[in-house]
Amino acid sequence: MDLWADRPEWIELAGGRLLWWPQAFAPEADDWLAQLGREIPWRQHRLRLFGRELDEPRLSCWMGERPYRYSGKTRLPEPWHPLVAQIGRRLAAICGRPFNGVLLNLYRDGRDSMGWHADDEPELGLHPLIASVSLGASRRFLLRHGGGERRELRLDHGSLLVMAGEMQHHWQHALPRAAGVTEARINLTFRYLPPQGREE
Ligand SMILES: O=C(O)CCC(=O)C(=O)O
Repeated sequence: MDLWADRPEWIELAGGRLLWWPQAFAPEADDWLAQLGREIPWRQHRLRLFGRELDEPRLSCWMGERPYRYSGKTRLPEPWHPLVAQIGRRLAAICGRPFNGVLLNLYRDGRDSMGWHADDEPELGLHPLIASVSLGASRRFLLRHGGGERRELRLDHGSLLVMAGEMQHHWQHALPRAAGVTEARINLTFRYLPPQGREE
């Protein structure tokens, strides 16, 4: 076992930084996975790609205090689920910043995925801090810099990844399909939407 696996580690990148904590929520992860899988109002949303409307390759739910516009669509928020709100408070204590919204994604198996993008919507302000909790199937998380550099992390059950600094200006991220993965994965990416949009 990696002796450092239960400690948060800062990874400095060109134009951004990551906090990676593989076992941050390992003790709670089984219960959270089961409860959120059952109780979140998961929906199939559609996306527009090359002029066509397609099902997103995952189920999702936007929760929190404000509407959120991404991929050309506005999502109205579901009210806070008590467990999600509790996880958000834990993350706020770790990050020293509040969160007022969370995108929950349910990847039903390895055929579900998330394409390359940056979380750079104007609603998120200038330097968004994104705190991402992973539950369930372990999946690869890819990062690519505009200058060509690439990184890869494995997001395990109960792990925490925080993207900070100017990450969303210079890096994109993706969760690729994973052949052979039959278990589900739930991901919660907590965000803060400032009242006036583009501000820190
Ligand atoms: O599932 C993941 O870890 C990635 C989620 C993501 O990129 C997003 O919600 O913007």
